[in-house]
Amino acid sequence: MSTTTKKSPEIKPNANRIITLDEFIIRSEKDFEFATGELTGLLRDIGVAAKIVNREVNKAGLVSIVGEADGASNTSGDTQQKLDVYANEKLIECLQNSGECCAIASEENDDIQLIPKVGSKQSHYVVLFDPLDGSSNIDVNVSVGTIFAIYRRKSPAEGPAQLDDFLQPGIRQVAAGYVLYGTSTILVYSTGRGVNGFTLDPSIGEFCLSHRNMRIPDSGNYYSVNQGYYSKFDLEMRRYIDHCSDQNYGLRYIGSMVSDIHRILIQGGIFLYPSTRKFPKGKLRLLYECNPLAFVVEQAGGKAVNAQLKRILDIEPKELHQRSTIAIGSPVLVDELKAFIERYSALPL
Ligand code: P6P
Repeated sequence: MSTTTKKSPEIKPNANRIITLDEFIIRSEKDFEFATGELTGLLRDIGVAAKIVNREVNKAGLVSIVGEADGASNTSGDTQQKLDVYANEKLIECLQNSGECCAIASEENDDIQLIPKVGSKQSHYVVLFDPLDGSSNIDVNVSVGTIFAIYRRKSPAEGPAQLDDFLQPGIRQVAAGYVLYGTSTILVYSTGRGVNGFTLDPSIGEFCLSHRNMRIPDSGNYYSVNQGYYSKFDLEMRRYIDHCSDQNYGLRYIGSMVSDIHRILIQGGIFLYPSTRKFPKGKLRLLYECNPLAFVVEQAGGKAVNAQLKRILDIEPKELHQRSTIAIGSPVLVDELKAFIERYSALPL
């Protein structure tokens, strides 16, 4: 009796299948020269912290967590909102899980914080973050974000982390990214091999790949600056802003850097925070705002310089909370600005 073996139907690969952040990180691990799973653990810790913070941000209007933390202020002198204190605590807690992080630095803490060892594990990374950037917008329900930067420590793994482990130029970041708590919650990061975005699906509690290999448009029709300071900007910045207006570029400024940069990453444009009388060296922090966002934007094909046209990622930091001016976004627009600075700047470049 002949037997015919019925061929089981072949399962076709589903081009639209969900790829979670965890799966993507683990699969990308082989691309990373230090692929020993260390960085994988760290990125997963940040993903967990983002989910926890997202839960509280999304109900900030409903619980007493909104509003200012009892009169406290952070090293920037910003009044601490309760939610950024909460976000700071959760990030620190989660970064202890994998045992890969030996110390952290945060906008909310004056000094670096050593992370207790997990067993005998030697951790090789330090993490810097702004736990809730734009937190002054929380009370008015405007998007806020978390910004993070990861470096390999320079100090010996046997001893405690040192300040020098954090004072590294942005070009030495091994990973950087942000979480935007907006109409949806998206985590965008890079390990130096392009930029990918993951949108949180609350129904399954997972960040799912939604923006593969993000590339910033070469140019754009938007400029992003606090126009209210126009009269306080240096001549070259005022001339460039006049140029943007003459070109009929749209002005979009949310007052939450992560939101403004994310929009520019997708639609194109340029974000400026020049020097002002109140912030002669710029307002934004080099180590945990400018560097990580410059790393992501450059990985997506964009540019990021300071008001003296120095590449942000090449700046050698001197202090943990030092500030920087910044112009960041589409390469064509940053190059346009460079021409105005070269032509009108009173200072030697
Ligand atoms: P200004 C928020 O406080 C922040 O640090 C960035 O997120 C934002 O881009 C900037 O400051 C807004 O500053 O002076 O325009 O209110």
